[in-house]
Amino acid sequence: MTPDEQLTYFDTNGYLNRGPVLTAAEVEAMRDGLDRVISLERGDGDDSSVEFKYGHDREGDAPEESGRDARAIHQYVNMWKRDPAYEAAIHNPKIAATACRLLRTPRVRLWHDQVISKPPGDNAHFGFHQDFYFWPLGPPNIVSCWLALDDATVDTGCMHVIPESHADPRFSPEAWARETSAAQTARDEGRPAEKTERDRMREADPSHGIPVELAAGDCMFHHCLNFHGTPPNVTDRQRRAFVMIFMAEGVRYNHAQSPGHILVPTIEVADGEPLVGDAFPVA
Ligand SMILES: O=C(O)CCC(=O)C(=O)O
Repeated sequence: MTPDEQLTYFDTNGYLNRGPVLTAAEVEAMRDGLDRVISLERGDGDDSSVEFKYGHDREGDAPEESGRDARAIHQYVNMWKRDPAYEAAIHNPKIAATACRLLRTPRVRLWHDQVISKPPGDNAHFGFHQDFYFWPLGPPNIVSCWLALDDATVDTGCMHVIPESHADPRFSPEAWARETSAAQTARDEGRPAEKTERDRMREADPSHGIPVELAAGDCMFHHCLNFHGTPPNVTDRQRRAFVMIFMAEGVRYNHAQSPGHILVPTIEVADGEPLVGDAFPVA
C-alpha cells in the first residue's frame, strides 16, 4: 500500500497492518531487554516507576495467592524508561512517521508504552474493548502501534479487530456520555442500567473479530475508538508484543474520564491543558 492508501484504509477501517518495521536484531534486543526486566521483577522487584506493573493475576485468584511467579500475563508499562531497545522503538522513524500520518499531525507524543506477554497456558485476558475510555485524555486523536515480538497468529492470540467500529456512532464518546448519564440515573433510581450495544460488543468473544496476523518485527495500528481484543494463546509458544500509544498534537489531559489511571501522578499539566512534558516524549 502507498502511504495514501494506508491512510484511506485506516480512516475507513480504524486499523492498519503496517507490515515489517524492525530488523531481526532489533527484535532480539527487545526480547533480551524483556528477559532482563522479568528476571529483575522475579527477584527483588523494581518499584522505581510509579506506573510499573508486573502483570495480571490468574482469573479468580487473589494477588496474595497467585504470587509474582504465578501471574498469567506479564504487562509492563513504560519500558522506554527501562531499556534502550524500547526507547529506540518509540523513536523508530517508520513507526513515528506512520503514527503522524494516520493522525494527520506534525508530531506525536507517547502517552505510554507497554509490553504484553501472553505465555503458553492460562492467559485468557483482553476481551473486546475500546482503549480511549481507559485514558484521562481527549479528543480521541490517539493511535496504538502493536508491534509483534514473536510471530502473532490466531493460535498465539494475535490482535483481532472490528473494522469500522471506531466510526460507529453507537460506540462514540457522545454515546458514552449518554450511557454514563443513563447508568447514573438507573443507580439513583435503584434499578439496573439497560444493556447497551457497547456492552454486547464487550461480551463477544475476541475470535469474532478480524485477525491481524503478524511476523515478529511487524506492526499494526489501531485507532483508540476501534473495538479490539486478543483470544487466548493456545500454543506452547510465547506471544510477546510491544504496544506504543501515540497522541496527536493538541490531545489534552481530561481527568474526569479516567481519574484513577496509573499515569495520573506523572502528569504535570493542569486538567484541560495539552498533555506535554518529559514523561510523554515526542516520538
Ligand atoms: O496484546 C494484547 O493481548 C492486547 C493488547 C491490547 O488490547 C491493546 O494494545 O490495546
